[in-house]
Order: sequence, then structure tokens, then C-alpha cells
Amino acid sequence: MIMKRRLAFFSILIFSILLNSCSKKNSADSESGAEKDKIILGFSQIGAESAWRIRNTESVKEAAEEAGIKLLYENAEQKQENQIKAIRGFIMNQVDVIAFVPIVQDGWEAVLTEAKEAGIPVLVFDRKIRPEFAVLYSGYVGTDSNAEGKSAADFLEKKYEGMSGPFNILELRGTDGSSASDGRFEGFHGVIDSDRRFNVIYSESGDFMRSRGEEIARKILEQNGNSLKIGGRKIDIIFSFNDGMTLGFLDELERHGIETGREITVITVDAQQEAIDRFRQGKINCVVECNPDQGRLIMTLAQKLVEGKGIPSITNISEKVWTEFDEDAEIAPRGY
Ligand code: GYE
Repeated sequence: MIMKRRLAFFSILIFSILLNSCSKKNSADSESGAEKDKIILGFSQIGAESAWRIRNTESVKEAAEEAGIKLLYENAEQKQENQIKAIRGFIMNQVDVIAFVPIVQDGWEAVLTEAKEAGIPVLVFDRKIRPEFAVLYSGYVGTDSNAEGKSAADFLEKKYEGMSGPFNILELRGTDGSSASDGRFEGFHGVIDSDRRFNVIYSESGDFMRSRGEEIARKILEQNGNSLKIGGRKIDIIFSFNDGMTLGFLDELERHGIETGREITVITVDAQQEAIDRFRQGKINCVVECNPDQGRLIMTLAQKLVEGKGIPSITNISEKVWTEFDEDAEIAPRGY
């Protein structure tokens, strides 16, 4: 498809050169000239697994338009092999710069080596790859997943301060092997594992998907006589690694008349509008923000790379945390 677009672009170019040689220069010609001078950014997105991701993609498209950058966009539909194919396509088409969201941390060495050999700078965007491959790309831009997990644990330490426990935790992980999920896991466990009051008694991956959050809740309720228990033990805390899974899980609990926010503490990550609304209703106790609006940053860094300038090896987006302790805090409308 990219090849076709590239071919189409060259055909238009050749056509306009021919036209130019037999007629006076007109506005169509100068337009194709401007097109030709644009920076071409190949962007491989992982898919549309969550509302967060959909907003993230929009943000990149909007920012490219605004910056006058030509975007070659590929949606990998949650498959790493599609991402590798897309990146190879970008290399073949000799784009000026590549940005991609690595669905998981492993498996990028070969394709990134090819990009490096072709002299095309690469931005690793939103999710990280293994640190040992840092020489293969120009920089990382995105969220700090470790810090997000730690914020969730810090909230628990504050909320349960002075209480003896034990407190049973149900954990909903995102895509295993992704830095977004693994980072949140490490940040969270780095704090709670050394506090004996907290026990994670159930952990499952819902792949960051709302439908999976709902499915997991349904399964647990079915197996435990319609109450939120695991093997007879009551769940006190739900930590879900993204809003999509949280909302799916809470929808299912609500259908069974199970309320959250008082007896059951809920922590979620992302801060999409629906999660903020439930936070306002007292059904979610802590929202750790993960900001999807990273498009402009990508364009600024892409432009620098094309100009041959250096960029920082890590650029983190600033993020907030809202908890029941500051429930009156102003939260700007989220827009997604
Ligand atoms: O939290 C989630 C998603 O990679 C940080 O991916 C991102 C995560 C985000 O689909 O909703």
C-alpha cells in the first residue's frame, strides 16, 4: 500500500514535470513541489485496543497536519509482525524518519539494524524496547510506566496508613511483555511487595481491552458465587493497568449489584473521561494519568532529527495523579 502511494507520488511528480515542460508553470505544479519538500514520517501504530490508543493516533495525525509533515500511517492490528513489515516498508520507501510504538519490548533488533544501516533515524514512541538496543534508535518519547505503577502503590500506602491489614489485591495487567504493562507491574510491586499487609491474590492480563476486563470479571463472579472473592477470600483492592479494563470490569460488577469505591478500592491508569466521571461518582478511588497527546512532541523531535540535530535519549510526558484525597481538584475535560 505504501509502495503504491509512493509510486502514485512519483507518477504525479513525473506527470507534473512533463506538464511543466510544455506549459507555463501553474499552481498545481507549485503544490506538488511543496508536497515534495515535506518531511515524510513513517508511523507504525499498534492498533486501536483502547480509547487511549485511538486518541493517541488522532494526536499524531493532527500534529503531522499542523506541522506540515507527510505521515505514512500503518495500523498493525496488535501484531508485531505487521509492525516489522510496516517498518521495512518505510525503509524501502526511504522515509526521512520513522516513529513506532513497540507492542512488546523484544524482537526489534533486526529491523532496527536495517533502519540504522539505511541511515533513517527512529523514534521509539509511547512504549519502550529493551535498553540493550538503545544504540539502534535516536530516542524514546512517551510515558513513564514505572512511575505510574509506583504512584498507584503510593496511594495505597497513604490510604491504608496505620491499618494492619491484610488487604487482598486483584491485579489486571495489560499486554504482557509490553513496557506499559511490565513497567506498571514493576513500579507497583517495587513498593507493595515489601509491605506484608498487601497480597496480590489474583493477577491476569486483559490485554488493555475493555471487553477483556468485562470477561475476567464475569469469570471470577461465576466461579465465586457472584461475589468478588477468590477462593473464599474477599477482594479489597482492584489495581487495573488501564481505564478500558477498569471500565469493563466495573460494568460487570455493577450488573451484579456490586459497588466499588468504599468496601472495594479501585485504582486505574490513563484518565479518560469515563474514568474521571466514575472517579467523581466515588466509584474509582485513584486515577493515575497517562497522557495520550504526544503528537506535537513527536513532530518536534522528528524535525530535529531530519535537521541532523541531537535529541534527548528519553523524553517523558508530564502526568498527574488524582486520588480521593484531592477529589475537588480541577480536572480539565479529557477530550476522549
Ligand atoms: O495505558 C493503554 C493502552 O501504551 C501507555 O496502552 C500505553 C497503554 C495505555 O492501550 O490504555
